[in-house]
Amino acid sequence: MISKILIANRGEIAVRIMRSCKEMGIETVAVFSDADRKSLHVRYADEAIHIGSSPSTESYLVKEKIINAANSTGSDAIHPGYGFLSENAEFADLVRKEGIIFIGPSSDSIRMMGDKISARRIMTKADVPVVPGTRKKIDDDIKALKVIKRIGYPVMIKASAGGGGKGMRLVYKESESLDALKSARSEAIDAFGDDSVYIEKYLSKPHHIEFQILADRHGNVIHLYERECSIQRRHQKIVEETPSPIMTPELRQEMGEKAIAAARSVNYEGAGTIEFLVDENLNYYFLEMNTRLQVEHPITERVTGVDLVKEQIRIASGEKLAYEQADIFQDGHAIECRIYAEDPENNFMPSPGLIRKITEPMGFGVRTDGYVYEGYEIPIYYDPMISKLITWGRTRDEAIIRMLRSLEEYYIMGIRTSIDFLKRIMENPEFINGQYDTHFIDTHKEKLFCPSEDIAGTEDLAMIVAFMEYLEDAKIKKNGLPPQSFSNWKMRNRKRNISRQ
Ligand code: MV4
Repeated sequence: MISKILIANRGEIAVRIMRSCKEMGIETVAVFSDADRKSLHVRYADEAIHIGSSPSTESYLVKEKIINAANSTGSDAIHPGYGFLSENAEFADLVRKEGIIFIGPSSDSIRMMGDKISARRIMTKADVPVVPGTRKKIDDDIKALKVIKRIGYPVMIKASAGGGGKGMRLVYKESESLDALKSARSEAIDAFGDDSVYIEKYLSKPHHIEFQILADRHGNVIHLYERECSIQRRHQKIVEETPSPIMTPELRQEMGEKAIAAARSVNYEGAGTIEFLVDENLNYYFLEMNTRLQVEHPITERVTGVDLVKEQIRIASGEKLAYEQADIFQDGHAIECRIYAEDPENNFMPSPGLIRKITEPMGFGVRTDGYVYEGYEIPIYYDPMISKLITWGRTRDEAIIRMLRSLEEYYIMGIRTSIDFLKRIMENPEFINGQYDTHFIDTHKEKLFCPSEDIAGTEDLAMIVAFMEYLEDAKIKKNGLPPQSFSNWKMRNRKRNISRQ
């Protein structure tokens, strides 16, 4: 029985995990660095242990300090959140050796999926399609050239110990290959201490679609449908949504089954995510498996009604899954926008500083998972994400309009944020139409980054609603599609006067 959990993390995810713990009557322990002394997770926890100075390498990444804090507070379990030590197999082993429950998969699963070459080999054996390419690491660069020729240009060179886009090189022709191999290896050895690389056929216009998995210790595995994560900037996801605008029921069924097969192939336990690339012909390929809870998990929670953190804790306690596959439905549409303390008009430079005033959006279908408050000083030491804004609608259109209305309401004074940048994404016709892929940010960078354009005010929402109606009509005229149940924003007249029916 778990009665006290140490959350080995900070920021919004630490607060979010503590919320589920409180609802379960589980005591919470926070760990914090010098810079986080006044951070919300420290105030929110039942107990808090100072573990070191501000840099993560002297605090949140120091395994022994986390374990000492767990022992000194009599914590039964440690929840690693995401990032930091959440996918560190050695940490999971150390925690379990201390007789403390690590809320996550076995260290073997973490290791197998952390090594992208072994992950690809395991998925191939499990009959999960992988991106065409090599099955083992390439030691000899001359041999590599032959292999690349067989695969056919363009190819993507990737670090086996990498992931999330680190150590990737796109190669269009033979003359670039040797240099690309060398630079990929040196980046990999610097970043991961392992210069193993593998090669994949480059998919030119893929969608990045991932499936949420829950697996218990009794052989039960379910999926909780997909998340569309193609809107990324430098491999950092910015906007995620579920359902995916390109998904068909048949594809969803098939990819869900493959995601379950992928989890079973490593005897997975806990919450995990299977990432796929989906090409323009709806062929899908395994990309990576994330052996942790993801930043974007709240959109899955909203459309399925499942609290993923509570399920993680129940699974770690040895309980059977509370759900069968037949219990999981997608209800409506959810979108997540990540709010960063960065300045989009200054190449997204981090914008730490004092929060002088903050008003967060509320109302029907709105969730904010944040941790900053008036008077809080955002530190420079950590990831600059300050919150996630999640909106839900009965339809995608309604979720978009609700997101725009919420971004309009979101007011933070004292730092620069990505809020206006996110509004421009929500207003973009290609986004509104659901016709985008992983090149979206790059394709639209002029319009997205230009500060001059005026941003959607309430009045402009009317124009956007009108535009969406136009698109809706266009879709109907073109394909004779039955009108989607459109959001209940209706234009009484075109003179920008919005009213709800
Ligand atoms: C790819 C790809 C196309 N072809 N691999 C891997 C890590 C993930 N964050 C992005 N990854 C990709 N791997 C092959 N063989 C396209 C992506 C990709 C992407 C690549 C560059 C810039 C933005 C991207 C967004 C999503 C997916």
